[in-house]
This record gives sequence, structure tokens and C-alpha cells, in this order.
Amino acid sequence: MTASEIKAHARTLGFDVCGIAPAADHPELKFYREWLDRGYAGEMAYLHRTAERRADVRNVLPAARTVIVTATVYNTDRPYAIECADAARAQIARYAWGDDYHDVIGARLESLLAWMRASSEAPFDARAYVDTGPVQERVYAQHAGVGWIGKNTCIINPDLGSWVFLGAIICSLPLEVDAPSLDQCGTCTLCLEACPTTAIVAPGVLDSTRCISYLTIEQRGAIPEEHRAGVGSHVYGCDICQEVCPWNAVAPRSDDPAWQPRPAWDRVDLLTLSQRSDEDLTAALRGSPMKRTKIQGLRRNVAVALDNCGMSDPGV
Ligand code: B12
Ligand code: SF4
Ligand code: SF4
Repeated sequence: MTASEIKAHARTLGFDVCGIAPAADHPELKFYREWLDRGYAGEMAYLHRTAERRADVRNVLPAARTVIVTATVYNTDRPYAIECADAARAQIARYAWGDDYHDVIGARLESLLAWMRASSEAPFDARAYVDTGPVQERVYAQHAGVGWIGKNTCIINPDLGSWVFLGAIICSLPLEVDAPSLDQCGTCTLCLEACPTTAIVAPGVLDSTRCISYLTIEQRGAIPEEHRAGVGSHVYGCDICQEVCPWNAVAPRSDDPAWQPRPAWDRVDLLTLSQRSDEDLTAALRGSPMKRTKIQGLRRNVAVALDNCGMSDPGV
């Protein structure tokens, strides 16, 4: 089983890009602890708890030799939030419109792994992760040639842009590795300038505690008073630093049914969303990544967004 056979099989499973990085002491991994020490992880305690394992995939799988990284386009044919003039539209991040990527990508990675086990002459150790594992997926993606880490901190593939989910298989096989991706941000600073809450504090450095994605998804309890206005009409996540990126100007779209917008979130306005019953929201959140905040968190965000638009939440 060769690296190119793995990549070819990955394509048949719906992955748009697949690259292979060495399980090595990559210099970018050292930045992680400094980022934590600066308090940029906010209340995401799991990032502190897993710091040791995140420092090197060989702390997760001692026999690791390579990391197979996949990227999957989730972009669909809806306009960007920055093109929407309606302040009362509920802004929901594009990645959250369809099915939960943890389930979809996770199942595809397991299929790839099962195929690798059936195709390999020798047994090997491996672990597949998407998002929630103790792996700095973007560092390995860059070293697997999948894309570079942009100033907005996202992985940008020169052909696909950054609307991609990453996935990783840590593995003990000494597969042929790819050349790392080269930084193509150049002198551009559009994402830093466009961030409504100045959360990108330096190129490639994000302070989560200011990021709308963190505030609307990860922040427990109330959104701190000083950050509420900055949230605007975002009710789940934020895409602005990717929408302004020139590499997403003509981003490819996926026709995969998994990523198509669910009717409940599709161009919905804040008032309509606030008036949905718990039963309707429960049904829409089933199998959706948005179930992370639960109904309670979503209602909290909608109330803040309504307030920002000068409207009051009729349910409060
Ligand atoms: C925690 C987390 C968040 C946090 C923090 C984000 C952040 N930028 O760090 C919050 C909640 C804010 C968040 C938001 C989003 N996230 Co998120 N998130 C993660 C998660 C679970 C861990 C990331 C992490 O550890 N961050 C801490 C930083 C310090 O580590 P890092 O991202 O690995 O960055 C390394 C390099 O950038 C490098 N580095 C950074 N700066 C510098 C500077 C110098 C000088 C050097 C040398 C190195 C260096 O070192 C870092 C550490 O090794 C990953 C999945 C994973 N397991 O990796 C998904 C992940 C990064 N998220 C993802 C997505 C889709 C999003 C959102 C787009 C969702 C949305 N629309 O709301 C936003 C994007 C916001 C943004 N601009 O990043 C995708 C990104 C896909 C892509 N194309 O890159 C991932 C990979 C999940 C996945 N499997 O697809 N996320
Ligand atoms: S996701 Fe939004 S708030 Fe977070 S860094 Fe990007 S533009 Fe700023
Ligand atoms: S907007 Fe410009 S600086 Fe920011 S990630 Fe895209 S190319 Fe890089």
C-alpha cells in the first residue's frame, strides 16, 4: 500500500485533498503553549488538559511515523454574510448549516482506515481524529501540503480556499511524505482589518476570548457585556475573516447532501428564529454541529443579536 494509493482511495470516499506529513517535531507546535499562557484559549479547558499530547502526535501514538491529513470542501451556493445588507438576518457560520462534520468526516476517516488495514501486508497502529482529538490539525495539514496557515489562522488550499474541514489519521506506517505548503498570504491583511472584534491580534494569532465563534459557541453562561455589541447578528460562529479572504473569492462549492443548508437555518431572520418552538429547534439540531450550544445557548445568542439590532426578544 503506497501513499498514492491511500490518496486515490481517499478521493473515492469524498475527501477533496489528502496529504501526508511526517510525525516530527514541527516548529509551529511550540507556539501552542505560549498561546495557552497568554490566556487565548479562554474557558476551553480541554485545550489545557490535552496540551502534553498536542505537543507531538507521538505522545498520542508512540509508534507514529506519519499523519495522513484530509480536507473536505463544505462550501455551498449561498451568498457570504458580508454581502447581506439585512441586519436582522441571523448569521450562522457556513460549516454549521448541514450535518455534523464530526459524524460525517469521522465515518469517512474510519472507512479509509479500514481500507488501509485490509490493504496493508503488515499490521500497523493508527488513530483517526476530526476536530476533537488531541492533534494540532492545522500544523500537520500545512506539513502535509494540504494548505498554508493563513493570517486568519485557517488552512488555505491554493485551489480550494479555506472552506474545508480537516481530518487526521496518525499512523505508524513510514509512508512517503509531501512537501509542506508555502505561505501565500503575502502582504495582504484583509482578515485582520475585517475582524469585527479585533480577535486576530497578530498575523496567525487569534485571541479566542474576543472571537465571535468562541463567544457564540464555546462561551458558557452569559456573553460578557463588553463583547455583546461586537457579536452583531451572529448567532452561531463567524465567517468574516474567511469571507474577505481573496483565496475564497471564487471558492468551489460542494454538492454533497451532507453540507447543504438545513431549511431551519437557511437565510432565516432573527425574529423567526426566536419564535421557533423548542420542538422545532430540537428537530433541527438533531445531527447538526449546532447541537453543541443546545437550545439554551442558541436562544442566548439570538437574544443578544436581537438586542444588537434594536429589537427585543419576544420570548424574554
Ligand atoms: C479550539 C478551536 C477553535 C477556537 C480557537 C481557534 C484558533 N484559531 O485557534 C475557536 C472556537 C475560536 C475556533 C473558531 C473556528 N474554528 Co476551530 N478549531 C479549534 C480546534 C479544536 C483546535 C485549534 C487550536 O488548538 N487552536 C490553538 C492554536 C494556537 O493552535 P493551531 O490552530 O493548531 O495553530 C497552530 C499554528 O497556527 C501555529 N501558529 C499560530 N500562530 C503562529 C505564529 C507563529 C509566529 C508561529 C511560529 C506559529 C504559529 O501554532 C499553532 C499551535 O501549534 C481545531 C481542531 C484541531 N484539533 O486542531 C478546530 C479548527 C481549527 N476549527 C475549524 C473551524 C472551521 C473554525 C471556524 C471557521 C468555525 C466558525 N465559522 O465559526 C472558526 C474560525 C476562526 C479562526 N479564524 O480560526 C477548522 C479549521 C479548518 C481550516 N480550514 O483551517 C478546524 C481545523 C476543525 C476541523 N477539523 O476542520 N476554533
Ligand atoms: S471568526 Fe470572526 S470574530 Fe473570529 S477572528 Fe474571524 S472575523 Fe474575527
Ligand atoms: S485575508 Fe489575506 S492575510 Fe488573511 S488569510 Fe486571506 S490572504 Fe491571508
